[in-house]
Amino acid sequence: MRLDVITIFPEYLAPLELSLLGKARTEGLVDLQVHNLRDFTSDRHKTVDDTPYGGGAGMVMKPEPWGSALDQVLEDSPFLTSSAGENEKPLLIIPSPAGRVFNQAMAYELSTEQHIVFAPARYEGIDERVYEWAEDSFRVMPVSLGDYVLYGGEVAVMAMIEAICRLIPGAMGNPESLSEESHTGGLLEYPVYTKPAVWRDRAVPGVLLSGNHGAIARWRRDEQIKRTFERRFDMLSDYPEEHWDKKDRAL
Ligand code: 6GU
Repeated sequence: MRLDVITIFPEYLAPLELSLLGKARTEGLVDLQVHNLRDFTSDRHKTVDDTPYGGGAGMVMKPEPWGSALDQVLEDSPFLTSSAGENEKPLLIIPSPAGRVFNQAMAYELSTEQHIVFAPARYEGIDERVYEWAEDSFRVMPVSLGDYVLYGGEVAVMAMIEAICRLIPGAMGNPESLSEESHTGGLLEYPVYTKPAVWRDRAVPGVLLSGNHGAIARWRRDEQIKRTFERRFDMLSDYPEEHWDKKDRAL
């Protein structure tokens, strides 16, 4: 998978280039390139913003640097052919609190993409014509991390890249841990324990030491349901009817 990030704060993304994706990168599963938007300016001051037409608070990101940066990324796209169909266009993710809310299902979908470009904005956002123009060459997708506002999209991009890249086949140390984690099976994950069996007068639940695999599975599922009920009732009401079993209903 090829990932490009265009930002005025490339150093924000540096940890991703170094460590997180270290394994996925060195094994050739992910090629992450971070670009400095200011490298695509043409004035002495490397200006990326200007005052909004129509007035109002704050500054707006100028279209020209974004246009040049996106041109460059397209030129370097390893998957793009001149006859690229709609589905072969790279995906352009616009981080924005006004986008579709990111979740695990979206992370799974995105983990099958060949080329994703992230365009995190600062200030009041990017000149709208950049998005209109980009529709010709990209599939444009505004995405939000959740219902709150950040200074800019960089942190959102880091969160999305982590969530996406760990789902790429081969990028997880233990792929089985994916199938049991929160937000995969529709319930939150069960609590976990390790040695010692007693710590500060607190014992590990006895069933986990019993060696009875059926009882352990039952206990874990009960804990998942209890947790989801207490913390995320919204998820419980979305849980598919056919996934409940008779013992669950007795809870
Ligand atoms: Cl993607 N960007 C910004 N600036 N704020 C956000 C967000 C994104 N998602 C939630 N809040």
